Amino acid sequence: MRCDRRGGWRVRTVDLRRWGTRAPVVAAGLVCHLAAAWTASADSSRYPTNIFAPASTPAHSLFRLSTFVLEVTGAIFVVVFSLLAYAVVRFRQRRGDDNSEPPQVYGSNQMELAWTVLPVLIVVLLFLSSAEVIHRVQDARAPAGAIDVTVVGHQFWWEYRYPQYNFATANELHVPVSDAQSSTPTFLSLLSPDVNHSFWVPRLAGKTDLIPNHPNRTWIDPQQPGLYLGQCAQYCGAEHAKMLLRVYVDTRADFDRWVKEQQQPAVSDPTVAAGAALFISKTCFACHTIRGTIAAGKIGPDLTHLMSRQTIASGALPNTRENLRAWIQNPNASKPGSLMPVLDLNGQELDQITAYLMTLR
Ligand code: HEC
Ligand SMILES: [Cu+2]
Repeated sequence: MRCDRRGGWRVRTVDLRRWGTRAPVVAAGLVCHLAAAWTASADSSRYPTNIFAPASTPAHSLFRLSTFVLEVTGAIFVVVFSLLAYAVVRFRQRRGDDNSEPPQVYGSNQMELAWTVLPVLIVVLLFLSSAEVIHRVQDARAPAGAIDVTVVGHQFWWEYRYPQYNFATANELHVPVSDAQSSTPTFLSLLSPDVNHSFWVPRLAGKTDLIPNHPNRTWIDPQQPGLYLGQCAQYCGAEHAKMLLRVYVDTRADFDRWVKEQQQPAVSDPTVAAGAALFISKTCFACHTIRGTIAAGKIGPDLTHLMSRQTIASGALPNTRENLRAWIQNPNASKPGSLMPVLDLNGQELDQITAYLMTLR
């Protein structure tokens, strides 16, 4: 298209002879770009939520299925597009053509059969391979030694209960690595007390929704220790975007040590008694649990071992003294719409309560 002098657009007839020489260059450039994007995306350290770098069996199954579907549909595209390009070039209008209708072909049984049966077979093949993956992921039985975690999606944070170990934590899920020596997959029961959420850590498994009154299940068996990131994948309200998922895959020894620490009640440090008292008098205890104290609220995250976590507010902020203090002063400053209220605390009280929280290792 080209701009003409009156400011309107006018389509220029494409000169096929010039395109003939340019098309391969354009195509090669496109393939180069795609290849570069593909290799860059395989670098999981730069793209921690990369669906092309699966690290757990359900994610591998999904990845294999999607590449298979891409190959089949890609092959169809190449065949159809080549035939189309061939027809356009081979049968283009030439000087001296008579403009009468070309021969019309009707009722070729062979062709009718071919273009009915072949697509049906392809659709059946794609259907069966999807059904097989769904069955393999959804109907997997938990082997002996599997870890059970109940995941509760709240507006706008994650609660993780470990029924086998009798404790709960928030926002940072820890699971043991599941490798050839010991297969210890983690089976997740997904619940929601408020609205729909969706648990999605792309390198570990596909999305599974958390729906009120409809418990769902999924499982992961990460084969490499490390941190895997994700995101609530179902719009759930104002702070949906700051409802991040962090899955720490630990070696078995690290995981066992972490569990032991989490099972302990909170430390009671007399030097921060003023902050501990404020935690009760300022009503924090009504919403938060600190095991070993009278605080047993269930509205907000369990704070018993708050300082064992690297982030607060569901991955929205690094867990530092400044961020904690600012959070308690006004949660809405960094997470507008969060369901923690602004409580009336003066500077000294903020310092005391922050000092108390900092001892909860
Ligand atoms: C009405 C219930 C309620 C009260 C009262 C309340 N909180 Fe919260 N609190 C929440 C909720 C809900 C969250 C999760 C917010 C989010 O991430 O969206 C939260 C998050 C937190 C967090 C971050 C925890 C984490 O791991 O992400 C801290 C720390 C915290 N509250 C401390 C306090 C303190 C200290 C008080 C008292 C001054 C208090 N809260 C009072 C409901 C409450
Ligand atoms: Cu959500």
